[in-house]
Amino acid sequence: KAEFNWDDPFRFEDQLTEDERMVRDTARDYAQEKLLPRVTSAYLDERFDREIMSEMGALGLLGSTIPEEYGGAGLGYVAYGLAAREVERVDSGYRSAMSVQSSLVMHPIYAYGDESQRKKFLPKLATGEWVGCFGLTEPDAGSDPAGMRTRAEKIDGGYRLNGAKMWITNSPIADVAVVWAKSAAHGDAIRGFLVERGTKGFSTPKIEKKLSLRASITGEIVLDNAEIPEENLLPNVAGLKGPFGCLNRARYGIGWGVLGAAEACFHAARQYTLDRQQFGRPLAATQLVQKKLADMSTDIAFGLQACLRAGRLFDEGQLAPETISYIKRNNCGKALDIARIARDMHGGNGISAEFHVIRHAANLETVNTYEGTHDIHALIMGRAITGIQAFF
Ligand code: TGC
Ligand code: FAD
Repeated sequence: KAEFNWDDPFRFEDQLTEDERMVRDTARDYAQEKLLPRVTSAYLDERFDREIMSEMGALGLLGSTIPEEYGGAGLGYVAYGLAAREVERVDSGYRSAMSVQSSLVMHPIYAYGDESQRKKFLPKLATGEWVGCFGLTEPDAGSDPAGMRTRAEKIDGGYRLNGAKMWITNSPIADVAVVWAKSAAHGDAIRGFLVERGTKGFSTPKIEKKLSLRASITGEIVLDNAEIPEENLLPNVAGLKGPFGCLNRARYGIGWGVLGAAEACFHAARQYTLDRQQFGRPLAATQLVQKKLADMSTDIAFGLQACLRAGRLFDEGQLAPETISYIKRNNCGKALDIARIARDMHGGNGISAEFHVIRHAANLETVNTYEGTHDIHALIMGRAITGIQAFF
């Protein structure tokens, strides 16, 4: 009979190209050798090590799908997904840093910016010399970004911005923020503005005391009469489709990334229950444990196949945003379940940072919420399935 590999039941590996495997291996080696050894202390200290951005930049992991002439690696979306999976195998916060820079900062500058904006910002963001952040969510506008209050008003030679953004990954260390605001000069349409560090009236207080995603830095963006020059308006997009075009890419990467975290938990639970003896035999010899492992393995294997198909469609320019909701929603929900169950299977040890599973479970609470909550993606899918919107 054909050979079975418990770690790859559908021979996922065989479906990748040589180049994709190379990118995956580079990301895996980096994540295991450089990220894993420092994640526990970073998490416990609620610290993001800034040099991670430069390390990722040096490996071509920032803006990897952006063409090489702007400093990107010109890779496809399957390769991008594979890298996200490897980084998130260590910590969702590190994948967050990579996704925000790549999909939420470099992508809009590339897709909606003009040539001088591309040349000024993209190469520095690609190397990690500059860090970017993406400000869409506000204290009173999360799932419903159309309700944002941040406004831009036209002034001589530029724009004056007022408002506040909340829960913004990397804002405290960002050199440039992509800020979405309603612009009076453009009929109140939502427009994207590049706000650079040092702009008077622009500040980014850190949000402290998070109990999830602690190895990622999160903050606010406060815009108090912040004046930016005309050339910092993203000229080529207006309306919510601007930020959503970025979210499509980040959500796609999350679909892959969370499976890395889920695999880390599954592998840990398998090994732990093979090693741990109770009642005179390994925990893995019990029916309950085997069922849990079978469920984990199934959800991960199915999730990977769906991601790969989505990635191939993305590379062909055929991936519908609604399809992205399938992988973002289902893989986040399944990964969160897997992490919680793996935590339980580790017994008391499962609550220790040393065993990693509780850190993944706590992180995945955030990942299940940001970039569109689990239920918001159900509503996006429900609208596509029925033709009826049920948001309000
Ligand atoms: P709706 O009427 O559906 O759409 C408004 C306009 O946008 C277009 N559009 C899209 N375009 C491209 N891709 C998509 N996925 C799109 N979805 C919608 C749409 O065609 C329309 O265009 P036009 O030209 O007709 O005006 O808008 P709505 O207000 O009804 O939206 C509803 C809803 C719930 C789907 C949407 O607001 C939503 O997705 N909410 C969730 C918000 C969210 O995901 N926020 C994420 C913030 S960023 C973040 O979390 C980063 S975490 C980073 C990290 O650390 O990894
Ligand atoms: P709400 O929208 O208030 O939702 C609360 C609950 O109500 C959820 O369960 C939701 O599913 C439910 N709900 C909402 N509307 C409906 C409805 N119509 N029907 C049924 N249920 C509904 N944002 C950025 O812009 N940039 C970032 O870099 C960023 N990074 C983040 C990092 C972290 C650590 C976190 C936690 C968040 C980040 N976010 C970022 C914000 C994130 O996108 C929002 O938290 C998310 O979109 C949800 O918005 P909210 O928190 O306002 O929750």
